[in-house]
Amino acid sequence: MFTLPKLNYNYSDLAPYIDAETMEIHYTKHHQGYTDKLNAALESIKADTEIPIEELLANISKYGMAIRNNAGGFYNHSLFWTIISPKRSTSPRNVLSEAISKHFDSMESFLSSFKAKALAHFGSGWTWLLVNQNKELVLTSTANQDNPLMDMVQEQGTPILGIDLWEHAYYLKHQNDRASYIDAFIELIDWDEVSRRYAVLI
Ligand code: MN3
Repeated sequence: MFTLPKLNYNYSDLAPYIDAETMEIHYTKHHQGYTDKLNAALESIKADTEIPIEELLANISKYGMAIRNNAGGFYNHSLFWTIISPKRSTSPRNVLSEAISKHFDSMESFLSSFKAKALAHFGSGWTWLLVNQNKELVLTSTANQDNPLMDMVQEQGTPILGIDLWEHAYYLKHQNDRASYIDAFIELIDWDEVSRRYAVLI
């Protein structure tokens, strides 16, 4: 059975960038909902509920939409909570910092490309920084709860950073102002955690 991962901070700790009420609803209603529905959907077809999530996602085209949407929702939010934090004081460690300079020229230009990509995504979905099989950094977006680990998405790889572009992630505080939410998210990125995720892939 899949279970909701523990948060490493309190709902109010990300304020004023993300407010406590949004955090609580996002975690206890949305993420819990994806988790419960994923378990129920796997059980309904007598599928293995002990399968590692990465393995499920790598074979997601063999399953129906309920499992695709909820497995994505479960994984995406589990990643999301870890790559934001109240620390707000870190920058990418050397290896990742060098890779960002190599692929995007500079940190500044990476952040502006990341923001532009997230702003350009129509409707609900996610914008990701992933590491592909050639160990290159790639910016990509996916619709709904899809992610780059899924075997049917165009741009595949392992995500090390991702922003939730569903309005439920920001509407209470930022209303329809996605740009202001993206700026707030960038302030919250835990670059220690993103660097750690990068380091294990290269
Ligand atoms: Mn969400």
